[in-house]
Amino acid sequence: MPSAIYNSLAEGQSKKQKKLVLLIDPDKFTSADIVKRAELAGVDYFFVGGSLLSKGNFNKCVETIKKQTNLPVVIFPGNTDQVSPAADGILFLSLISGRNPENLIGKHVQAAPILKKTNLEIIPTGYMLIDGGKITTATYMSNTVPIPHDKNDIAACTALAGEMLGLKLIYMDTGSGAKRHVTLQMIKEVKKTISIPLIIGGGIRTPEDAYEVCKAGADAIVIGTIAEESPEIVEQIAKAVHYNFSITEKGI
Ligand code: 1GP
Repeated sequence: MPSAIYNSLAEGQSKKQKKLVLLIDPDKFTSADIVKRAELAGVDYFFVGGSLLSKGNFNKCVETIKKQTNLPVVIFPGNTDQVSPAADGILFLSLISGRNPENLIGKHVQAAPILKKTNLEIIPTGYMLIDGGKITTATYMSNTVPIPHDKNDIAACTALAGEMLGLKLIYMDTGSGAKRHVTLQMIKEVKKTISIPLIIGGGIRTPEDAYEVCKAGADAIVIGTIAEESPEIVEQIAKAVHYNFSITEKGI
């Protein structure tokens, strides 16, 4: 099974080279130009998926993105029908913040034999929804309660349990279009509790947000909504993410 995507994330973690992910929602994907522009702006990976897709163009969307870029294209699935062999990898998400068995293991049982027939890199991921100030599609569709935004201990213990279960990544998300991103204090608490790479998404809208979230401990951040609304800001966010945190820590 390929492991290049995970290895690059883990290597980035060890070198404190933070990564920027652009999330593409196939329902909102109207022009392939966004892919080239994002690559030029400094995006490191593309995630593709959504909690609810209604256009039925998932496979076509992945194929179109792949034609535009050599950057890794990773499926961030909202459901078992979001599998495309044209992608490079898939986050095999277990929604460990929730108590819905379908999202913890049920859908995985259905997806596993389908994924086995592909060459996708499977990345076992502990996915944690955190309250971001409003009910998002992810929370509603998953039928779960997000972790309260100020319960850092719950977040840290949940992430640690995910790591102990053998999951390779933790992805904390306030959901697309959230009013706020995961708090810096929660990111710090989780970061010091786990040793696997930490991805943060939801509600990150400015280069300042991106910088602070990375400084707090994110190894990669995911942006979606702001890139749809203001694509010109992606380059500034990429610069904030790629700021050299290892040099700063050494005080050079
Ligand atoms: C959602 O983390 C992603 O799963 C991106 O969120 O759309 O709020 O940037 P935004």
